[in-house]
Amino acid sequence: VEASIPEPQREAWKKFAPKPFQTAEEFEREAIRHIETTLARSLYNCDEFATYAGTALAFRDRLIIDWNTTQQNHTFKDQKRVYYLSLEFLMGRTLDNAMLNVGLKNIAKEGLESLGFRMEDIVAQEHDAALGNGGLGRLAACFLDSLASLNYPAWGYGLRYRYGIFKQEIVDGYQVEVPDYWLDFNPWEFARHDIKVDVQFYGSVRKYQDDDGKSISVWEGGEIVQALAFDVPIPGYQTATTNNLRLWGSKAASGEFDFQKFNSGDYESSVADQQRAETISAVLYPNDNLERGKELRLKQQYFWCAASLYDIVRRFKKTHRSWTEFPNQVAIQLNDTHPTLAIPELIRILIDLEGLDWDQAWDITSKTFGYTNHTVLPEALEKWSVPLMQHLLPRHLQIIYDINLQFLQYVERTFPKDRDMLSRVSVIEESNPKMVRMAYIAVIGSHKVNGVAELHSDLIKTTIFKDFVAIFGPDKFTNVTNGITPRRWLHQANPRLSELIASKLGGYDFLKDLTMLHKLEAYVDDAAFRKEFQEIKYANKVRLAKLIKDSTGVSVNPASLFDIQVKRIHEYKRQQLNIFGCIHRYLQIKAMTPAARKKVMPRVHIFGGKAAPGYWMAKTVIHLINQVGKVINSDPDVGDLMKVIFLEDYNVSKAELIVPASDISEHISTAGTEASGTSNMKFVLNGGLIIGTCDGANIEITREIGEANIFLFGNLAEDVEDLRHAHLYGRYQLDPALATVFDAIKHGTFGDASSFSALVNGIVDHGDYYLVSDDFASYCKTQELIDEGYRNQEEWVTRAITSVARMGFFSSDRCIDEYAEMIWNVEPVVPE
Ligand code: 4GP
Repeated sequence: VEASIPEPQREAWKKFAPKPFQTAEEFEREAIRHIETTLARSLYNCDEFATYAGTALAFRDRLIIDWNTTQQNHTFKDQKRVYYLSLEFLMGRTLDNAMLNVGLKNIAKEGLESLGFRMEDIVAQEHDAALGNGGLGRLAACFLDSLASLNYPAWGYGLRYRYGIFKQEIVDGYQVEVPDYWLDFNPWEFARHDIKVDVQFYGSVRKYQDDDGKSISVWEGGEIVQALAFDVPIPGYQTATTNNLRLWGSKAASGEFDFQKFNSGDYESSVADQQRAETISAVLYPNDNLERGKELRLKQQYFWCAASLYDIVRRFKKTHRSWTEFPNQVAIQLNDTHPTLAIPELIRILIDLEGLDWDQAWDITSKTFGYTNHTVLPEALEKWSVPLMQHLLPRHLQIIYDINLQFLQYVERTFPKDRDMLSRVSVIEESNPKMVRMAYIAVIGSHKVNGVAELHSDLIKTTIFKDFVAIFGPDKFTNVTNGITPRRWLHQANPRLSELIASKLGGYDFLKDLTMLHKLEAYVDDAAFRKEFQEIKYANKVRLAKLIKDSTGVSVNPASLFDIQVKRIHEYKRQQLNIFGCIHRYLQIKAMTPAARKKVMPRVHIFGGKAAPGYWMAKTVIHLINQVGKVINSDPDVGDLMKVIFLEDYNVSKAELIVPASDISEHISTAGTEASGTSNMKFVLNGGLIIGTCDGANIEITREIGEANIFLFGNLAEDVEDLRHAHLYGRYQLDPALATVFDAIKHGTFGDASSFSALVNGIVDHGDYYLVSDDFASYCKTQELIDEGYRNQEEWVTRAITSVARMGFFSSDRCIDEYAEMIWNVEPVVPE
C-alpha cells in the first residue's frame, strides 16, 4: 500500500508528520498554542476553562495520532472487527481518562502547575458526555474502554444527541428537568465532513420480476435524511490502540434548505424540513427500563442502524471478499433490542442492493449478529405498531414478515402438536393494532443471546424466551456477567486507594489484570495497611461531605456511617423501601429516651438519581425523600444521629466522587427484577460493603467475596410470583412497622399527605407489586445488623479489605474477553 504513494511525497510527509508531546515543556507549548490560536485567548484572559480546553486539545492531538495509526494498522491486518451498536454511551468526562490511558497525567500536572493551575480544578471544568440513561449506557462506555485496552479491533456506533440526559434540579423538593446542551465546546469529536450517508424513510415498495423471473423489490419515494459522522477517539490503557466511536448526527439531505421552496416564497417550510431532519438526532429519550413507542424514537433507531450498516458494509466491500465471508470479518453486537432493525436492514442490503437470495442473506445475517438482553421488565420490552412500521419502513416490514414466515414454518414442522406455540413465538403480536415484537426478531436473527448476570441469564431462558430455548436449543443462550472498568472506577475515582494497592502489589499492573487484587488478602492483618485504608475512606467521605454541603447546604459528619443509594429512580429498584426504612428509624429515635439515643449509630442516608420525566410514581418518591430530609435534618431531637440527603443531578462525574465514600450502599431491587446492576461492583471495589437482595450480580458478588462480607435480605426470585398472588387475594398482612410508617405519612409528618397517597395505596390496596411490605421486616433487621457491624470497626475493615481483594472477577476486561471468545470469535491486534 505504501508503494502506491511516490517516494518524495512519502518522505515529505514523514518529515513533517506531527510528533506527540513527551515532556511537561512540550505539553505546555501545545496547550498554550491551542489557547492562543484555537481559542483566541491570551495570558491575560486564560481562566480555568480555557486551560481545560487547551489541555484537552493538546491531548486530543495526541490521541488522534494514535487513532490514525491504529486504524491503518487494523486495515492492514484485516482481521475480524467488532461493532458495538448502542443507542447510549454514558461516557462522563474524558480528559482525566485520556491522560491516564496515554500515561502522561504527571507530565500534564507538572505543566499545569507551572502555568499556575491545579489539575483537579482543570479536570472539573469538563461537561459530562451524558448520552445515556443509566446502567445500559454506562456498560457500553466501560466496554469501549476495555475493548481498546485489550487491543480488540472494535468500533462503537451510536447517535450524536444534541441534548443528552436532562439535568436534574430539585426545586421545593420536586424534580425539575433542564435541557443538557453539551456541545458548546466538545474537543473530543471530529466531524467527518467526508462521511455522509443518505437514509430513506416512508415511501413505498414496488415489486416486479426481472428477466430471469426473480422477484425484485424496490423501495421508492419518501424522504431522505443525511447522516453525518462524528468520530470520538477511544484510547486504551497503556497501549497505542485507539479505537473509534462513531456517532451519527442528522441533517436535511440537501444540506441546506429546499431552494425551490425558498425561491417560490415558501421560506418557512423549507427551513421546517431541515429542522425536522435535524430533530432525529436532537435528543436522547430519557427512559431507563421503559419503552414508550414514539415515532421519533423509531426514526432514531432506523437512522442509526441504516447509517452504521452502510458504513460497515462499505468497509467490508473494500476488501473484495465474497459475501459468505462477511460473518468471518464482521461481528455486530446489539446492545438491547434498540438496534434490532439492523437485522432486516442487512437483509435488505444483501437482497435488494447486492442481489443475494433469501437463504444466503439469512445465513450471513444470522451468523453476524449477537444480542444482549438487559431487562425482563415487561414495560421495557420493545414493541412497535405494525401500521407505524408500515408507514415509516415499508420494505423492512415486508422483510420482518418474511423472517416470521420462515421461522413459523420451521416451528410448525418441529412442534406440529403445539398449536399455541405459533402465536406465542410469532414476531407479530395479534393485538389491536398488531405489534412487532423486537426482542423476538433479535433472538431469531442472532447466533447468540446473552443475559448480563447468571440469575438474569437463567431467568430469560425460563420466562420471556422460554419457547425459543425449546426451538433453538439451550446453546444459543448464554451469560456474560457485567463488569466495570477499573481504570475509571478505581484508579480515577479513588487515586489514593489505587496508589495504596499499587504500593503492595508492586505497581499498577492490577489495573490491567484485576484478578491480581487477590494478593491484597495477605495484608488484611497488616496494621499500617489497615490504617491507611481507613484513612482513605475517611478522606473520601470528607470530600463527599463537602459536595453535600455545597449542593444542599446541609452539614454532615464524616464520622457517621454513610449509607448510599444512587441509581435511576424506579419502583423496581425500591428507593421507596429505603426511605420508608429511614422514616422507621426516625420514628424509633423520636420515641427514645436521651440515654437510649446515645447508643444510636449516626448515619447519613444519601440518595441520588433521576426519574424519567413522565414517570409520576418515581417523581413522588423523589419528593418524599426530600420532604423527609427537610423534617429530619432540622429536627433538634435527631441532630447528627441521622441526616437524609438527596443529591441533585446524579451523573457519571458525581458517581466518581460518591462511590468511594460509602460505608454501605443499597442494591435492594425486588428479587428477579434487576438484571445485573453495576454500581454494586463499583462500591465494593472501593471498599464499601453492600446491603442487597438476592438479585442480579449481587449473587455473584456474594459468591466471590463470601457471605460474611455482604448483607443480604429479603425474599428470593423463585417466591415472587406466589407472594404477588397472595397480595392479590388478600392473603397477607401489612408489616406492622411499615403500617406505623404509613400512619406518620398520613398524619402529615412530611407535609401534605395526599401527595404520597398513591405511593402508599399502591402497597396497601393495589397488590404491592414490588413486595415492599414483604421485605420490610428483613430489611430493617438487616439495617440493625449493619449498625452493629459498623460499631466493630476492626471487623468492618477486615470485611472491606477482603471484599476488595476478591473483586477481580468484575472487571469489564473479563467481560470483553468472554464476548470475544464465546460470541464474536475475534482476536486482538497487537499495535505496531
Ligand atoms: C440495565 C439493567 O437494569 C441493569 O441491571 C444492568 O446492570 C444494565 O442494564 C447493564 O446491563 N438495563 C437498562 C435498560 O438500563 O434500559 O434495560
